[in-house]
Amino acid sequence: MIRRLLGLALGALVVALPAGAQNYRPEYKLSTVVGTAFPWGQAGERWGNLVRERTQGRINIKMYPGAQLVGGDQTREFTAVRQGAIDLAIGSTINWSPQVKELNLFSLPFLMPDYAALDSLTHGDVGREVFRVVDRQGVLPLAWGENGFRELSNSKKPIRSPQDLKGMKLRVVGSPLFNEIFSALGANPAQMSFADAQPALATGAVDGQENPLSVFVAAKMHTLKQQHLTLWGYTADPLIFAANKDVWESWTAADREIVRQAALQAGKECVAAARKGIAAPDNAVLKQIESLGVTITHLSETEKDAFRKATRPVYDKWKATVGVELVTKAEQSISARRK
Ligand code: X2X
Repeated sequence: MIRRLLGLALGALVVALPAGAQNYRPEYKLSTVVGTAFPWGQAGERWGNLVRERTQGRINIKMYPGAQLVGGDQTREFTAVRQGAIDLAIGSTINWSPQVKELNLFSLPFLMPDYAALDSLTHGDVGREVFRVVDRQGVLPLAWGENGFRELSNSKKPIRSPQDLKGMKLRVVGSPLFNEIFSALGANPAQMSFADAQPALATGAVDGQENPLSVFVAAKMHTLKQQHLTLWGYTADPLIFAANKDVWESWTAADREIVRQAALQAGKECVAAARKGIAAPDNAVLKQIESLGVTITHLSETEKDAFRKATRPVYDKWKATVGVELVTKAEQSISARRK
């Protein structure tokens, strides 16, 4: 009797699923570095919700922020997606660049002067080429999102020139390129995960850090002694929505399309959220940061030039590492952008 009932129940379940969808797992794990206080984490939640709704729950995505699926080590996320320890991820180009050297493109100092420059890459041939590379490295890229232009904060003093950075201890993310940039500027860079960065700032083990303004606000960096903020926009990290290939193959074509379209939509919303209130005419986020007692330093083009010049040898060296052809294409795309 019980077996008959069980059989009926299972039968009903199979009937409810479209052909080919019987082997779906109860949960798919989505990795992000930060949670829903940040545009990045909101994008993860949004992607999951859109997919759950549009597949009537067939694909149930659960977000694991804090890079917890890789023990907090965000630079191991890409490998974990490729190998299947992570099913889906929204990853920063910085965190994946140790495995995919072409992703260092976006971290070349002062390559991208503005949003139009960044968009000319992610929306153009360069972005498509980068996606082909990621795909060849074994992870399926689906859509672009954004963490943002990375600004410099510290507990000590306003930074206006490379001189001001001399000997300053700064937390940087785990790509060797960042070590070289800050060493070239005379600072003392220390690589650590985002999870480790927060106590290191709070205790004064490091003086400063660099992150987009949306991260500065959501992580309440002003409570981590970060009283000085310099807007220099030296790099920006786009985010890549991506899937493990075996997981992708296990879904029906119709469901894959739902997951892709949801990534595109969540990605677009993520870019808009990451940019909100940061640039004129909407400066709400800058005003909010100032109201927290943080001094904001705006650099003139001449002041920026000093940083550009000091980091140029690093740019040239890493242009070769990223690939001269790809970087040249990016430079051309930026020169031709519509501002
Ligand atoms: O660790 C960082 O600084 C963060 C959150 O911006 C990234 O994951 C790249």
